Amino acid sequence: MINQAYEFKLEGKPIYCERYGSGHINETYLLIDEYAREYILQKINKSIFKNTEMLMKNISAVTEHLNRKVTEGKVLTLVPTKKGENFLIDESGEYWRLYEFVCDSVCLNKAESADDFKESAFAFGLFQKMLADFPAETLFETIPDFHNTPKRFQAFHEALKADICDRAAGVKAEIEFALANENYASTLMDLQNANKIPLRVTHNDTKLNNVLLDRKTRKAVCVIDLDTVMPGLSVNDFGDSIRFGASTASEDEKDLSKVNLDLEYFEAYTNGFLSACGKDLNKEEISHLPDGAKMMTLECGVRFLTDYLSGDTYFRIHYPEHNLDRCRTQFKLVQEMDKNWDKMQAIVKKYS
Ligand code: ADP
Ligand code: GN1
Ligand code: MG
Repeated sequence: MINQAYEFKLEGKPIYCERYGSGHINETYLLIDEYAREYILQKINKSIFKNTEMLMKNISAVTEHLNRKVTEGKVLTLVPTKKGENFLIDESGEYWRLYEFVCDSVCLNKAESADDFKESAFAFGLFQKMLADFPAETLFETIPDFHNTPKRFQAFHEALKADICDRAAGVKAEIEFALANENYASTLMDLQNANKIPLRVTHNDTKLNNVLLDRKTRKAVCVIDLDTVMPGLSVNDFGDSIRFGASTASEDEKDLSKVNLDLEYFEAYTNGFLSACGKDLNKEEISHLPDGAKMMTLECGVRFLTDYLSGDTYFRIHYPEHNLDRCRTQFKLVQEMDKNWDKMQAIVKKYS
């Protein structure tokens, strides 16, 4: 990796490069140069992102737009190669990019307080607000049908039918749960098709570890992981954050009795998100925020199950049953959301 680093315009000679972070998709490295300047070097997952040139064009255009708008905090900043490109293709055909490291920040897999989580909500809400006038038609769809939940179910059916790893027999309960919830999958797309909720430019991967908070003040400083900025639904950006950050346990917790919906965190996020972009959302979007949460959790569970059935080719795993454990937490969380549905709706109403 250090070899690839030499191809970028660094301040000084690269002297340290180690794996970093806990993203499931790209290969991320912390790079340090001789002047102790830090960078994030990433090998882009080319089996997932098929058109790197267009992906990087999106990121350049989006960050330029954000730079014109931003008043507080930072915008993710690409460091060009010595040839002036925003990514590198190395000798073995791998794609690399370099970002300035956002210093004095923390990246959390679990919020340490409801205030941390509210800050992340504010950042993602503001992100969406700042992109409201971005020309959506100029964005390349980096992963087509990314949050098309019915299509995610179709992929699940195909994986189940093929069952290439003979794993289906061992996950009957999870398959049943997915099938029992399939009717729900088109809820948001039906509203979109009926023009009740609009397509907007959204982040589409609003996990807590895709936003950086200031180490001291704990204010949000920078939204990162811009690979999936595409036209999408505001309710899904809200929902994906809840899925990950308002769960009482980690995404891969084995003890499902620990997996519940934290209503205090749900409330903090709702408050932060709506205070940042609530005025721009229509009534249908606001009233369907709980559906965003349930949809993203169900969809993610189905995606983990599909990947488990297909032999773990999409999400990075650290042990053989990892995707199955992840699927189980998501399905447990869907059940918890169903139980708390009235409370979730009351909270949304309170802040709308
Ligand atoms: P993935 O798509 O694999 O999730 P990310 O772009 O989210 O990749 O990067 C993985 C992790 O690297 C992040 O969760 C964060 O910890 C860290 N990271 C990424 N970009 C930066 C940055 N510019 N400054 C500091 N940390 C970063
Ligand atoms: C992936 O890249 P990362 O780790 O921030 C995935 C999301 C999933 C998430 C589940 C491009 O996010 O869609 O919700 O894992 N990103 C992509 O943790 O598929
Ligand atoms: Mg990420």
